[in-house]
Amino acid sequence: MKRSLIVLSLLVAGVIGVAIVAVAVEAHTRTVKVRVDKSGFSPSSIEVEAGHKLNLVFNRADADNCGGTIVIPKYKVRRNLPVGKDIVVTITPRTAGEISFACGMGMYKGSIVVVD
Ligand SMILES: [Cu+2]
Repeated sequence: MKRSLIVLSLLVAGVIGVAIVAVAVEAHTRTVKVRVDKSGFSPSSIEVEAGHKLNLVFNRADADNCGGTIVIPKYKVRRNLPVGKDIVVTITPRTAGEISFACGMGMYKGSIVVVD
């Protein structure tokens, strides 16, 4: 009886521990949806804290725009954006500053503002 109680408490403690770690990781992750249409990227400016993971979810609304490719030169990211599909680009900026991104031809521009 006593042993099963100990096993049970260890199990509960383990589950709570995993939950706490999951919440902590989640707190340091920011997910932002970025729409790409003929007016460019919206939002076109995204703020993130240095050291935090940033998931950028690009979605190209229609083919009536030149945003067929997303380019983030600093991270050597170059991805195609099929119409209506979520394309996730994950980066973890380490230092404060501005990171620019653009469409393939550099007509649409946006920036990631990294703060301390
Ligand atoms: Cu373009």
